[in-house]
Amino acid sequence: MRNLYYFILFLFLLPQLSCNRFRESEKELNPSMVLWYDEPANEWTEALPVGNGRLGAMVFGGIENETIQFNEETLWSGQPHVYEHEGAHEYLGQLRQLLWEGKQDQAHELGNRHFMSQPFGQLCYLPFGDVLLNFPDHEKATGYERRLNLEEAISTVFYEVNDVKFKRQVFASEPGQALVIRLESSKKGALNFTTGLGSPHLKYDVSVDGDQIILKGNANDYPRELGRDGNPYPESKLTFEARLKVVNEGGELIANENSIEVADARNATLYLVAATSFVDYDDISGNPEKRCEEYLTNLQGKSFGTLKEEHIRDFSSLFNRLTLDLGSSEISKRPTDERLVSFITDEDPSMVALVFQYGRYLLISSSRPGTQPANLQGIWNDKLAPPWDSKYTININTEMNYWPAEITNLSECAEPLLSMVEEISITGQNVAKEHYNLKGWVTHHNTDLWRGAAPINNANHGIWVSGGAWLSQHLWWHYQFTGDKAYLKNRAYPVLKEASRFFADYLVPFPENPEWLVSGPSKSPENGGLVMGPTMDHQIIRTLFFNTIEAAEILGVDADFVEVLKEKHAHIAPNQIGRHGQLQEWLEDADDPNNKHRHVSHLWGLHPGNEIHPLITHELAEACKVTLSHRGDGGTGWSRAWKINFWARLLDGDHSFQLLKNLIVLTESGETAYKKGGLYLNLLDACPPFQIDGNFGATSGIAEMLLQSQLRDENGDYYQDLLPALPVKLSTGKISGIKGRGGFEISFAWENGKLVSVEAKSLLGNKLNLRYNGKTVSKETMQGETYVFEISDFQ
Ligand code: FUC
Repeated sequence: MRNLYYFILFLFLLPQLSCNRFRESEKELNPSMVLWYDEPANEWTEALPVGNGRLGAMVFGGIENETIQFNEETLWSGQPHVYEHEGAHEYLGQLRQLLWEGKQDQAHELGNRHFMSQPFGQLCYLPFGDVLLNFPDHEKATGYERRLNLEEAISTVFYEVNDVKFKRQVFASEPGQALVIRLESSKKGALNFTTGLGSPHLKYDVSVDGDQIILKGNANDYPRELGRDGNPYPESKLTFEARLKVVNEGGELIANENSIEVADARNATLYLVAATSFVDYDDISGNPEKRCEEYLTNLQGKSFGTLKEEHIRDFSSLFNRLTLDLGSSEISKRPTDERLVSFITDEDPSMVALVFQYGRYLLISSSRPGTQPANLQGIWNDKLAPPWDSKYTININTEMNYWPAEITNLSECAEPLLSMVEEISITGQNVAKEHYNLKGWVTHHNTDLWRGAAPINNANHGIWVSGGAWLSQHLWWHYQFTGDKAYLKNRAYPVLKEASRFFADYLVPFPENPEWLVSGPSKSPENGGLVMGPTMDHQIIRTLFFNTIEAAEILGVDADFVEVLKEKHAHIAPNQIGRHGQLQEWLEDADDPNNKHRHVSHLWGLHPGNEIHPLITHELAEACKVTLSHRGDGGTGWSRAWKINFWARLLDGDHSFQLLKNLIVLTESGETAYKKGGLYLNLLDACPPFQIDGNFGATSGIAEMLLQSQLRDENGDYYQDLLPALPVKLSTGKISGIKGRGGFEISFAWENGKLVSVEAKSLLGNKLNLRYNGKTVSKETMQGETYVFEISDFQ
């Protein structure tokens, strides 16, 4: 009798069990870790991104027709190219003279004629293709849902047709170097579909070989033929290939001329691999066909389950290092699109945690050791002519992409940027020579896959010398967080030293006050045209010298050069406060309080630099506040994101939160509109259009509200400032695994705005200075030990 009871119970539960295999219950969804929607994406900016650093894909979640648009990060237009303008340096003196005489238009004209890269622009990141899936008879689906689970880095689609449940999972495996697409049905023989590969390129071939679809093409159809100077762009030489292998479980596989059909199966797994002929910025002799074959060979013998497990293990080994819980409520359970729209009124803290973790998810997905750095769109681009070429704009955007890397415990993800800087320190040597007749290296406001370093676009904004100096600081920050001396010696210091060498000779005396050394010809990014002496340059160069001096002293090298840098450092034109009480953007007091320009470059010294701090340089910090009040709380997505960081560094958590609110809004426009930043329905940042920097800037800004470690005590040990800018709206929460300079992994909780627990793991054995509520608790530490603190110590 009892057995019969259990048997009946089992029969009753069976459908639920099989349902759960398809869809975890809502309760299991952590609202800080999942994006979900109850209908497919209509637009690319509604599709969900996955990536393994090299391959990226956008999953639309269509029902009858699914599109998975994909990219491979090395598919760019052009070929290895030398951009410098031979002999440009002959005009350097004239440019400076014209600017000292206030003849800016003539300087622009001269610059455009003799000082710009050849051609005037750089090359462009290209889309690759689409995996297309057609499911006949699926038009009447019920119970639809699509998700992106950030912890597992898997995008899933669920629905039901005629009582059969369907589940689709997509992930980009780093260990497997493939995009894996799994199609499951709840009934034997119920899975029927046709799949093919397409591409937006003008010319490409698709063929079928057994269970594989092969797409081959070359990048020579780049739509722009002439640069702005009328010269042609270098011809596009990269070749590319993708292969989609289809493995069915049950049923039958039918190979058509350029598509594959699967009939009456239960499940199927599709493996997409892709490659180009790119080897490095100077070599495109790779063989994409061979690479694709190798990728597929490496997958052989691995079941879907094994690949999935391996993928989750790999991804979560990075992602799970840091957890953030800001609380949740009923609101948090709604679909992501509704949460985005209502955030402006509900201010749901779990949405803040979701945006924070999404930035980390996107960084892991677009930037892994050995890959290219995340470009303006990370690795996700569906356009042959993407906005700003989807390249690397280094007068803020690329750097912003990497602000969260160290502090949110993803040091490895910074590696592609660090490697790129090393490469530009080579291409930038010729630019230093041809454009400035100087030693060392320099780069301007953009770079591309070919590591272009000469000024592009137009003299009025392209001649900005501090791109390399800013990027170099990421190498120093990497050292500050990891304490890796071998890295400092072998990789970072040579780059810092040669960047400093350039600037040591490049700075010139200010004629009105020859005690001051100034930068120029240069500019304050994208505001005000070519000038002598923009404030931002001085802050960046000063910090570069400072870091180079410290690095040389740690390594015990180059004592004479250190003396030169110290001397120059002391004479770089200082920050100045102008007549409105603002921080001056230029040498002259020329700021317009009504200017709402998106770049707030002259606050670089506040963030990401650290020469301005409310507790130390109070007046300058007040001047930053005046400047920010002039510029306002709007702008592009990335501009709003920068301001979250600025206000956190000004220790004003509530204003920082206001900027976060101004970023977590559904963007009003798909067009380029400098005042309409926000997020799209898939929570990707809108400049607009889509630009990924704002996602990363938001993650960094939230981290800066919770921990700052840029200040040091008299012995050079860092302060770990806990909750330095906690907004009232985030008054309760806990974080574990956030990183501070000096090698500390810190975990703490707070309630009603007050710290309630804190512990810190010392990774390097440095002295720990935890500061909260104006009190510092210091401890000598042992490497690898975790220290738990009494809250009463901070009272
Ligand atoms: C700079 C910004 C723009 C945009 C572009 C990629 O030019 O001023 O807003 O972010 O880079």
